[in-house]
Amino acid sequence: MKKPKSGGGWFAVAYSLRKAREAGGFWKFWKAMRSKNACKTCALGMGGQRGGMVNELGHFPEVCKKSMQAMVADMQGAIRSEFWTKFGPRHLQQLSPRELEHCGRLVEPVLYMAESGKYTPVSWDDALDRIATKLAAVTPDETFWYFSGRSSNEAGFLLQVFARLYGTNNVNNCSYYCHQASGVGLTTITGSGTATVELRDIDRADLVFVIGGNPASNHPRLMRSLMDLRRRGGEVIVINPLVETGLVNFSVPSDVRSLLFGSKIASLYVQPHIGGDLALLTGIAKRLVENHQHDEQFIAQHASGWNELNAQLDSTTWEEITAKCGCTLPEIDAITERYARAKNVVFSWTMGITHHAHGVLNVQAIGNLAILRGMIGRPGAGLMPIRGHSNVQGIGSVGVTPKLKDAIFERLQSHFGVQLPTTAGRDTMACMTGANQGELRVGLCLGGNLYGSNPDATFAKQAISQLDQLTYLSTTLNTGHAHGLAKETIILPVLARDEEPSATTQESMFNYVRLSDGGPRRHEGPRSEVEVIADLAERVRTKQAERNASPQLAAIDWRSMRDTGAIRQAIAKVIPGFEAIGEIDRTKQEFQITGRVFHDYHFPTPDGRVNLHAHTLPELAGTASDEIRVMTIRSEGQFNTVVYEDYDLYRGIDARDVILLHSDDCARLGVQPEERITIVGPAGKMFGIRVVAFPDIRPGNAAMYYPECNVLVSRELDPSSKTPAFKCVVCKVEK
Ligand SMILES: Nc1nc2c(c(=O)[nH]1)N[C@H]1C(S)=C(S)[C@@H](COP(=O)(O)OP(=O)(O)OC[C@H]3O[C@@H](n4cnc5c(=O)[nH]c(N)nc54)[C@H](O)[C@@H]3O)O[C@H]1N2
Ligand SMILES: Nc1nc2c(c(=O)[nH]1)N[C@H]1C(S)=C(S)[C@@H](COP(=O)(O)OP(=O)(O)OC[C@H]3O[C@@H](n4cnc5c(=O)[nH]c(N)nc54)[C@H](O)[C@@H]3O)O[C@H]1N2
Ligand SMILES: [Mo]
Repeated sequence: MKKPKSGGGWFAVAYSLRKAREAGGFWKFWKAMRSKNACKTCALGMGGQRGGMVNELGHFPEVCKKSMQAMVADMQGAIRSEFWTKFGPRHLQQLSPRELEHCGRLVEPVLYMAESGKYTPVSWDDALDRIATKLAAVTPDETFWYFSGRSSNEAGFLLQVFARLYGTNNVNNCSYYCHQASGVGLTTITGSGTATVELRDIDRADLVFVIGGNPASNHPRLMRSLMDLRRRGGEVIVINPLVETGLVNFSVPSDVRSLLFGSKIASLYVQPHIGGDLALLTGIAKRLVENHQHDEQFIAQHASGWNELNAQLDSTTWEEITAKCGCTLPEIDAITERYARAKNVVFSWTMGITHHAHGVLNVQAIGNLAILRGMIGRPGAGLMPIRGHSNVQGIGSVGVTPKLKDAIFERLQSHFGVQLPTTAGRDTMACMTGANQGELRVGLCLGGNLYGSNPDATFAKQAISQLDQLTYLSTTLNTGHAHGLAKETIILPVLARDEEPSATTQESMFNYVRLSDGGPRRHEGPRSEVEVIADLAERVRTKQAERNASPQLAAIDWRSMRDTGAIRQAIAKVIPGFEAIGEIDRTKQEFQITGRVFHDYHFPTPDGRVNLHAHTLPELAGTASDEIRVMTIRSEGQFNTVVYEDYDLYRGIDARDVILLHSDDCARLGVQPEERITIVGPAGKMFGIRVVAFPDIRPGNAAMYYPECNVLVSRELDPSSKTPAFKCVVCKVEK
């Protein structure tokens, strides 16, 4: 497969037309894409009350391939009852993620029992009663509640409140495998866990850093902002071990000049080793200070930790820095020069930064750089984690975390007049470990693919199989439904957000809350997420009452909570910064959450100052002569564990069972391009993997596709954010 010269462009346009055909015609598809609902894919966010394909500044059309893929997937036909008699989990296990997704929409509850070995359709009443019976029979801390980031604020809020009143804090979301290191890191820097900027700030910046991410594929809407920045003479510095086509050149489909001629994106592209960012960022900071290009006044007035950082930079040698990042001093100088020259700088990053055993330190090192030049606390500059799922940030905001923020805890207690549990809740991996050890017995997943997203797939399968019962609220089939089977597994089909009978809200990565109108259902059968949650809570309450157990659930009239408007009233009272959501049904006014974007020098840290952090540099992993560092990444044609296409367009790769290796490493490891080899990772092996000679990756480093390669990845976590090191899997090869 030949690699295109730029990302986006005619490929994207041709693709839209093909997708429209699959969806049953252009107008039908257009109407769906233009409906007043927040986009279903990434958290950059578009759609909502201004209509689909519009961003928060009103720009139209903003659209990307994956939002179309997600839409077409939801517009599929239904999986009929006969399917379940013909195909059991054993058949489903033979299917690829792509084939599973294309089986169609889930429209009836199904129940799997280990003894029968198959899924059988059951009534809603039956399914919900089984779950409620089980929940009432175990102690609350024997259960866990996993949330993906696609569901609405209303569903997220309602389910976490249900779990707490039921009696457990084992509540967590996919962010533990995603941006948790950003949230934890940012909180140590500014006192707030989210982006310090809004979309408008990028339009005022004259330099944007894109560190450890591939927004050309994963957040294509950001590419217009980067193109505009280059057009007004600004710069984009990319830090990434792999040269991504679309970060070099991108054709923004909605811009004629860009579509015809392409737009240059990176003005400087630097390739550190995988895991070398901390050393590189430290090097830039050291150079900046050596050159006296830091902002002494800002640091003195608004930052803490300068003396410790200064001493640490001083004692860290250039030999150590260059060896551990793999970049040369001239490269570090080139970045420093550009940074020192720029007036307004936005630092953006994604999984190349967070998916490491030192993910939080990486984020802090980005914070250091920003603070050294006073790039936090004013318009046009700041920190911007580019989030994953369309509502992953909202899910976190409304309390889907093991430990609630103090303010939310207190307001929940006083608003509902309840007593919340105070036991320590488990993060996602702690739930998996607990399941494996038999400490957890029942789980409920609001969307997502808990099995597929986990490192060490063999362990994940084993751990889930120990559970007495696991329930998935899903829209389509994924590998979790095939491999992530508890003794009793229930799938409940739910509506996508543009099929909801009443409005829902979502929060973008810019802390902007959008209102989705919902829309007509596409199939009979699936239910609204909030309806399912409210119904289940009411059943558990009744069963608990029969046994005179925990009165907490009785504090809420769960039937009234089927109405998302009623849930919003509670969110307005309980979640700080969300007051405006109480009026949104009347005003339709979407809003910026208060207290998060920093356009002045007031920070919610105890001393009101931003914090610098001094780090010693961890060893570079995987440096032995027979080792290779492997990053596990997404292709253009997938959304997380859901694979839409087996080829990777922009990297020019035609299959997924491959390892992308530099020719230097082919020679060093004694393998030939196109040869099939075994990859030996810390958690397992993959056989028959084809070697693809890939000149665009920094030698010493390789890439493979997630989720398939999760059999290789170890369960090692970043100690402070509990995020796995998905991007640094030290592997060996066997013939
Ligand atoms: N099309 C599409 N869009 C998506 C998704 C999807 O699956 N498909 N998923 C969504 C979600 S949940 C998320 S979290 C985001 C993910 O968005 P990204 O983080 O962009 O996705 P990854 O494929 O994980 O990519 C990691 C990038 O980091 C680089 N990288 C790997 N290791 C390192 C390192 O050590 N240092 C540096 N500097 N770079 C490194 C890789 O070369 C690659 O370019 O995208 C969201 N949007
Ligand atoms: N090796 C490796 N592992 C990784 C990563 C990596 O880069 N490398 N990335 C990690 C990251 S960043 C993330 S975010 C996780 C992904 O973790 P998850 O969020 O758990 O997984 P997804 O694949 O996004 O979940 C997709 C499923 O969600 C369901 N779904 C879709 N829309 C809806 C909806 O509206 N409501 C409900 N209830 N369900 C819906 C569908 O059934 C679909 O199959 O994986 C992580 N795992
Ligand atoms: Mo993610």
